[in-house]
Amino acid sequence: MQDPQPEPCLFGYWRSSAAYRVRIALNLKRITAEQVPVQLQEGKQKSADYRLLNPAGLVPLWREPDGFTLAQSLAIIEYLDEKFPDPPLLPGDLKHKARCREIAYAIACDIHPVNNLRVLDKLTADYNAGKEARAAWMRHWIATGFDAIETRLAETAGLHSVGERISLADICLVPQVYNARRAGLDLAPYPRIIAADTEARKLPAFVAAAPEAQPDAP
Ligand SMILES: N[C@@H](CCC(=O)N[C@@H](CS)C(=O)NCC(=O)O)C(=O)O
Repeated sequence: MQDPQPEPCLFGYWRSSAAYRVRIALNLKRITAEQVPVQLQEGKQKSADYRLLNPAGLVPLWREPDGFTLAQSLAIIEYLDEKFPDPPLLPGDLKHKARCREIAYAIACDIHPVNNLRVLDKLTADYNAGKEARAAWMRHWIATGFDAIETRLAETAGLHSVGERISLADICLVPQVYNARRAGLDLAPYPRIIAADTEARKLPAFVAAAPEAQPDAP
């Protein structure tokens, strides 16, 4: 009997929305990977051991059996999409592909970074922001980003965020909507975002990637 092939690892955290994106992509592509939890609330992402793997001290981190490591959720997802092209996570049409990236980057580059744990902790350390101030900060920046995305979806949405097929846009949108709900944002002004989120979360790949379904969820 052959030894089992070693699996790649995804270092993540059940509530990390950036790790959630990668989990969805892995599930859509049916790639199996060992999940390695990094306890963000305990600051394990800043430990010397973890920083040897990812000097940025953030999750997710992708590691392959040959030692190759990669940080940044979108870099990981695009790498996997090129390595395992079926099913594709971006449409073939050039303009639709660019639209998917526009929505994904609006979330990953504009909304998410200002709401990260280390940013919220800095607000608390330097400006004494309490729990409600932190949530209000998150709601503000998510709403600012969602206002633009909701308008954009009027042009792009079909069954999913961009057209009829699930894409990178949905992979980024669903975890951000999860964060919006956590922060208590009123989603009523965003019917197209809610529709895309609801439709995507019907898919088994999204169900299995949900924070509550992860082994490190309490
Ligand atoms: N742009 C990065 C963001 C990664 C990131 O900010 N991850 C968060 C969790 S969603 C984190 O590790 N936070 C830990 C901290 O802020 O100390 C990506 O897309 O991978």
